Amino acid sequence: MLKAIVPILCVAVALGYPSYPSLIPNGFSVPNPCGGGIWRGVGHLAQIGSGPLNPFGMAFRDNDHRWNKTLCMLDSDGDGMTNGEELGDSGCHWTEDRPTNLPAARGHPGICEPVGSAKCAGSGFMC
Ligand SMILES: *[C@@H]1O[C@H](CO)[C@@H](O)[C@H](O)[C@H]1NC(C)=O
Ligand SMILES: [Ca+2]
Repeated sequence: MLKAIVPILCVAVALGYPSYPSLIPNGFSVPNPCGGGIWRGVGHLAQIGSGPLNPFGMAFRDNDHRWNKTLCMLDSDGDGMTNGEELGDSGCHWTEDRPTNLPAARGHPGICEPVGSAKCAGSGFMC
């Protein structure tokens, strides 16, 4: 039984999914800036949640995969809203251990929005 489960767990951990979304505020309900629905891989360039990291994913990794005031106050995607403002934790109070009630996420912390606007031209991201 264990032999069958361990490889599956290893793959899940290596992909960073689905454990990472539980470590950030509103991690399971970040809006897709390329259209409706949810962006599942908040730290990834691909909506599905694998492959290369976006700027928020890199900052999350560099912050030891920890949501705290340091990561919360960064504007990783450079669109003028902090990561906390984008994820509905503008006061940077949410923690994994003591989650607070949050308003909905307002944007994506790793994709400059609005995608395709002049201010986002340098981000290189296209839908
Ligand atoms: C947030 O966590 C990172 C990584 O552990 C740490 O370097 C940083 O000092 C922390 N920031 C605060 C405000 O505690
Ligand atoms: Ca931002």
